[in-house]
Amino acid sequence: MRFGHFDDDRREYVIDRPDTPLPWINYLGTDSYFGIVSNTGGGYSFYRDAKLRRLTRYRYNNAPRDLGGRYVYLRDDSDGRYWSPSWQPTRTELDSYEARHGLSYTQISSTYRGIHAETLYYVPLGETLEVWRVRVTNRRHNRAELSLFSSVEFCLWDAQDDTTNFQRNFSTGQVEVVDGVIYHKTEYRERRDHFAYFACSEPLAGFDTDRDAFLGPYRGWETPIAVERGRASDSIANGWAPHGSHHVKISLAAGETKEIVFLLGYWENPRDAKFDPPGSQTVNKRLVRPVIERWLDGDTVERGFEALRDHWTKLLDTVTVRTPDADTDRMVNIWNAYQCMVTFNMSRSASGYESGIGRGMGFRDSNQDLLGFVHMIPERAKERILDIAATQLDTGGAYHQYQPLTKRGNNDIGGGFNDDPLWLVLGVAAYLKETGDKAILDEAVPFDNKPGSEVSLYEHLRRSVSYTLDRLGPHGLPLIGRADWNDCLNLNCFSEEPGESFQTTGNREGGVAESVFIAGLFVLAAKELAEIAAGCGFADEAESYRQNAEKMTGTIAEHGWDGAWFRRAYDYFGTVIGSSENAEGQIFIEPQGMCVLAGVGLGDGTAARALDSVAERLATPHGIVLQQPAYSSYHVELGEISTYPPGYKENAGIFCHTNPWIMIAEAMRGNGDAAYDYYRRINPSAREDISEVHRCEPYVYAQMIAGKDAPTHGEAKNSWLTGTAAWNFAAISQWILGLRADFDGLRIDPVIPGDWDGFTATRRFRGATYEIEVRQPNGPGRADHLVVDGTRVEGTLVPLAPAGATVRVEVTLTPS
Ligand code: BGC
Ligand code: IFM
Repeated sequence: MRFGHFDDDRREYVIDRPDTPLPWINYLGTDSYFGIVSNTGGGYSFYRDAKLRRLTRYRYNNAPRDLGGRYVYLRDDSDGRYWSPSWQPTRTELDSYEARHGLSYTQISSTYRGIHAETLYYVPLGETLEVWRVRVTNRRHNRAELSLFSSVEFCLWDAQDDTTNFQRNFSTGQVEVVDGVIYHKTEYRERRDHFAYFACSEPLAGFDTDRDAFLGPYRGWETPIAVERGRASDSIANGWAPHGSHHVKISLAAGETKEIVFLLGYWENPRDAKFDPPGSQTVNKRLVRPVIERWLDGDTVERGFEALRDHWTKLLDTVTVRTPDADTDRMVNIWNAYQCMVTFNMSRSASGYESGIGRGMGFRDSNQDLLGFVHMIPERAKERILDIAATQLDTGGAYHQYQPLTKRGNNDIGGGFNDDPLWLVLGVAAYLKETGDKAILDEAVPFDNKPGSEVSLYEHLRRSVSYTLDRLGPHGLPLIGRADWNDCLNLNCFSEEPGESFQTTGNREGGVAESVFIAGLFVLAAKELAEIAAGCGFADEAESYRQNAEKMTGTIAEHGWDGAWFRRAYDYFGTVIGSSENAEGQIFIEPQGMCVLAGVGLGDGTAARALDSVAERLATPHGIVLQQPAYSSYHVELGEISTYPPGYKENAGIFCHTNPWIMIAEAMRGNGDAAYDYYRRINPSAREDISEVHRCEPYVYAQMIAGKDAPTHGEAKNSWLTGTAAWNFAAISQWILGLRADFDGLRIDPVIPGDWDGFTATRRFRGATYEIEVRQPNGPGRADHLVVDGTRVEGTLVPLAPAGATVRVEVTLTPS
């Protein structure tokens, strides 16, 4: 069952009923001002940091699930009936409804009793404000007298404090209304330089800035007293809950349309006017007001919208493919790439499943996200790499997360996730392959943001690798620390007291649990760093990284191979995890994927055996589960993993992030059918027809799909902010379609399904455009040579073309 459809030409997903199984959201903003918007207008906005600079309030875990947002109410002044044109919050049965989620914009339209309303929400490029363009059309035969009310509830900036510290916050809220603009200036007294504003293009019949005055006593968002009565009360909030609402009267002849623009914005004063109040001459007249005037203008809004669309066209044009499969095309060309950009901006901070408060940017996460967006915005990838590296410690270790506003390591979460540093090597390698910009390696980057501690980025990479080598366990495998990629495999905790949980036992000092996954990741990272070192002329270092990779490969063979698959780990007591010796948790997906990605076992048949075991034991029609058998009870010595009921999250859920590792591994062994089959099982577009089972948005990946042990097998959760986005993009575009940036050129090495007769693609790479045509005339095959502008080139690497060139590449895949 579907709840909408893809409109590929407009690059939109069109939702055609408001009661989707879960709120189906989208993101506004591309740069520093962001918002979440659901298909019914729910969501919130923030400037840079969803925790520290929250503009609007949101109530999590609510019933209904999605309440609080950018609401508009319409009221028929002839009979007092009122409704929400985005359905929520009044949930009036509308005569028509449609929500179009596009790239960084959402448009919600509906008709109710002959009044059509269409609201477009977007953030103009380079601005710190969001536009709501509301168009109201009278489709009745006679004149309509209407009232329109806007509504946002301000958050008192620090979203954590806002949710908890009422004793203070009920007295701090402050607003100011000047020339119809509502300024939310809580914290201004403390001599902070930022405020929010909410403006409207029309003359006002009234306004409200006090939530309780707008809603009325004991009323909720579905029955605001101001709307019911058809009159705002010009309230001024003094503490309690600052709110923004404009009341506009509209008189429409039959067939007439009226456009009204609202702006919700963030403003930070420049130094010379730092603490001047929003309504002052300097700030209001000279600084903010001109911006507001400009964006309240309909033509500016239209042009801004076109600019946003062009911006996306330019980004997405970097890679476009035309394959025999529409689900593949729309994910690669539109939605998967878009989701990668969203994970770039949000990391794991703000979604329908992340409060925006709990997490900042992840060290591990952001490095992996890079794999999915570096080709679209290399300059920003560079900036991101340098920010991440600046949070690294001089031991080579890392804070697990940092706050985007301060760019400082987040102490609440701490460190000790021993895989973290290695991801930096992969992130930098991806950047170098895409851009060839070796100068980044010489950038001076501090440790832990401490001035004076700067070393080259290259030195940071060295430390990432030595961090692992300095921490090997009893079997010579890397120590896992608090956890590796699997946050929930906490093997250094055990219980000394009955009733102790993994949270309280934490990461025991001196814990010697080891990770085969980190061993695989190490091999991959060391090989990449060897190539980087070689490219910089450090031949000896390159050789030593190669030797370390080889040695670790040997250790994996000796202590990490279980006979039919790679083992997962050894716990605090030296007990093997992920082995046929275990009663549960015998085989885990992560080391099968990561070891093969690193090339381990490709030469001796063990990789193939491991992948066969994945197919036999872990694959389901909805994707590949994380491990089997699921843990049926809690084991404190395994940590959080066993706290989850079987089939959910890390306890044998289909953790979608890991599935592309297996797709890539299958492609590496030349099995295009298997790689693509796994790809389709979790491709959200290919699952659109089972939206009632999948339940999350069909246009983006979710972190998890319930595994075969779960009663809700096939149900997705935690959509949007997941490494699944970047890794699936890599799996399909770089390994299955085989278009891979490499240090010395563009590699084209497709491993596609046997029944495809080929595909075409366009790839922008280092300033040149490559027009690629791949043919597979005689069943599954690989390329052993390319034809580049008519000339045969042996192998699969297209030599670098000068910037500005257009290069034609023909590839024929032949059975070996
Ligand atoms: C949570 C896990 C979760 C992971 C990623 C951890 O902090 O405890 O349950 O899977 O983060 O979301
Ligand atoms: O690897 C982690 C990731 O960093 C956050 N989400 C869950 C993954 C597995 O635990």
